[in-house]
Amino acid sequence: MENLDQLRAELMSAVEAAADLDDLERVRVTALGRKGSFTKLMKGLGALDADRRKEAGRALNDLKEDLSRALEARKAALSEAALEARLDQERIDVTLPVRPEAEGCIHPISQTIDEVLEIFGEMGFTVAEGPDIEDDFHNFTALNIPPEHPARQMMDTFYLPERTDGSRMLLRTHTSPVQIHTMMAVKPPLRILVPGRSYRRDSDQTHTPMFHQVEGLVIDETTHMGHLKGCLIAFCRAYFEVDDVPVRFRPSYFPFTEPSAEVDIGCSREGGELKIGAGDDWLEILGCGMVHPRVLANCDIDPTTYQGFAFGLGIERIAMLKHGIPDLRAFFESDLRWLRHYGFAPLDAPSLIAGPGR
Ligand code: 2U9
Repeated sequence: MENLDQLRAELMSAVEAAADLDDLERVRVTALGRKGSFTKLMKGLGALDADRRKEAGRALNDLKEDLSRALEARKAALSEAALEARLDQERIDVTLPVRPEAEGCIHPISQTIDEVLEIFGEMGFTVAEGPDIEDDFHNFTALNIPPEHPARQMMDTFYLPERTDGSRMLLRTHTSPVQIHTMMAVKPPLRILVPGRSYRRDSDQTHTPMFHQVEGLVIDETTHMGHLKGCLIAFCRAYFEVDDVPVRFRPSYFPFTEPSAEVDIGCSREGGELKIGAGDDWLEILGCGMVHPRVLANCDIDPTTYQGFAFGLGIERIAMLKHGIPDLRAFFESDLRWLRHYGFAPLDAPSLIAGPGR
């Protein structure tokens, strides 16, 4: 028992003397660990006779309880001191100015889509959207694209794996299937604008496998080619912000429109710099035409009563032309330096935008 009093005194002072949590843990292991001084005494109880074992057992249990309490108390005090020391060292100076973190900006593709929607929105168009994955009927058949048409071949279209019924879904090659869905669901008059991604198996300097289009469709009983021309001339002027930009309609062919045309705007190229407006050169901007009667009939719209026009434009192309962006692939590389240079300030309203790179 004398030994025990001495042990108690030693352990208690070791607990008090522990300078940090590691030190304290060492004290605990030295006393209560498997080979600790206290544990050894507990093991020695077996050798005592019954009376002395009872008495010594009680004294050892008391010591163990006191020691555990002392360890806990010291641990709490040391943890608190450690926290205080850290708080003291890691004090944050809330008066420091904020880091000059650049705010995000709008990608030129989003910006261009917004600008196009805004211009046609003022002419009474509403926006329609649809899925990127389509079936053959909505992407091709309904649009009067026959099976042997080159756009159908594996070279141009991304097909999904064959289904159990032998058919294959595909990634839409244009946004036109959205117009088919709309015409089958809503009867004319219609005036819709369809922005979205399109996919073609094509990858070179001027093509990416995914690109963006905006297409438009007007169907009613009286809309004619004159309306098509007026609408698209107004668009070219508003989008390129050149009031007297020359616009020319060049005959073309699309399976889904008849007659069809491509639209060019006037431009000049001096010293390699493109300038949109009067000049001796032309630049292709979009395709258009009167909706083919067969396309109307495919959507259960009577072509002897209804008619209208459609157009399609590539977003990347008109963004590059307006803002002098030289490289198509850069649109999809997510290079922050490129985005900061060509991106748009988020708070500007689309119609107020004059140019990129602020
Ligand atoms: C329906 C009927 C007609 C959409 C049209 C074009 C002409 C056209 C190209 C522009 C650049 C595709 O992204 S691009 O390569 N598009 O030239 N698109 S007419 O005609 C339609 C669409 C839907 C029901």
